Amino acid sequence: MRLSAYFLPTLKEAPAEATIASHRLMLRAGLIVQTASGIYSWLPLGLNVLSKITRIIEEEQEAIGANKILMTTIQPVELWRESGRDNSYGEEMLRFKDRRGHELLYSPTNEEQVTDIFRRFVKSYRQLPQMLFQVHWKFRDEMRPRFGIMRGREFLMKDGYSFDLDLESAKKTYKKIFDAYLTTFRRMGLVPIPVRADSGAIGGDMSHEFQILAETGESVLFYDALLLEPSLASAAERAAAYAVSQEKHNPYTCSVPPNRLRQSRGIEVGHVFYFGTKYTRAMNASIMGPEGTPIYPEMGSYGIGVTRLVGAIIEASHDEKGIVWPEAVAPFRVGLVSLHAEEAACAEASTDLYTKLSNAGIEVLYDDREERMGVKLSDMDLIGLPWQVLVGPKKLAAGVVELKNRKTGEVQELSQEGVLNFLGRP
Ligand code: 5CA
Repeated sequence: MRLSAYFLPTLKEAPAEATIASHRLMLRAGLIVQTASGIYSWLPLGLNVLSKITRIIEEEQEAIGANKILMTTIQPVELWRESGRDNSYGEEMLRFKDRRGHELLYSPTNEEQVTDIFRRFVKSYRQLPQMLFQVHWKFRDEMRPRFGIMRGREFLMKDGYSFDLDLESAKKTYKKIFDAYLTTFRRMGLVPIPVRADSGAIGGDMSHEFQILAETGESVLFYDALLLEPSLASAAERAAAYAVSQEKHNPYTCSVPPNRLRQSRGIEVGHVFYFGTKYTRAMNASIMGPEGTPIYPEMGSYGIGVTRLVGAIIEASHDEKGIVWPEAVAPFRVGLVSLHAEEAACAEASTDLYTKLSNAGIEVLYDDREERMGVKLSDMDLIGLPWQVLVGPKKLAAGVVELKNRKTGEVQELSQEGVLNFLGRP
């Protein structure tokens, strides 16, 4: 992609209302633009990141056998009357009427709708277990939308739902999804901390949140220092056992030895719930059981804050110059800068390298603009692509270009062939 033809409106200064690093950087790097309070549009660079994150989530869901569907954002209120949540969900739910006077709502979550789909097609225990998921927009009329997309009103969520025959099988499914969540977040370069949690408006008996440590996080949590030991944190079972608790936590009744207990703030990027037959009973979604009598399947639901994750990743990975994307979610892997695009030799060598990198299947954003060098370099640092290739007349005369690692700042001088070989490595 050539920057001269790319819609990348970077800003020198962030608007005053942006008080945390991720919000400021997302606005300055041209990832998002505000449309209304808590409602943001995604620009090309931001959308690229969102797609990378979504892809990782989908791959890990598909790896455990979950089926991807796409439900509607609009639901009839009747479904929520059946579950009894019509009244309990409250002011966060956006409701409206169509021209015939039918009451509708914009999905804040989809337990009712997925239970309705399930009951229309699944009639026997032999069809269990079922795992369905989607990645789709939600609306919650949050009292205090904050920190840009971190607590938005319209936001993208991966929401998954499971149906099992009995408690034992439901627990297996819960654990499978729990483990898939750990893998998912780690693939994005994050260190997820599972924390036992309240089930709130979703209801149910067992629930965990997945938190990313960040000073600007909205949750307060207590955790076992061992969780941050990579060797131990890789075992999901241990992680589950070490998951501590939230604000209400009482350190005196805690199983973690005091010398290992840590307190921190976190960003909740995922939340999983097991709630048994709450919805299948209320919505009459019984199926034929193994004994020939009807049974109510056991359910769980599993959410990931997809748009929030972009903010969480930036909170976890930035410096004073801008964003530092982990490779797996970077909008492009390489930023190629023609330092003197107005000089024919520099422009030609840069374009040649751009063609070769692109042909090698490497995702490159090519800054071919005739802009001041300082502006180009600071824009490149701001948008945080993992690798920068800097092409300038002096180095070219010596037969080399510079390859800079955005994270470490380390610069190597390589021939054009050398750059291709280096970046072509898997
Ligand atoms: N139905 C369940 C799971 S599918 C559910 O709705 N869970 S939730 O309420 O915990 O939301 C799932 C995830 O969405 C949260 O962990 C959080 O990461 C994200 N999320 C929730 N509210 C917001 C919001 N206002 N802005 C951005 N992300 C949000």
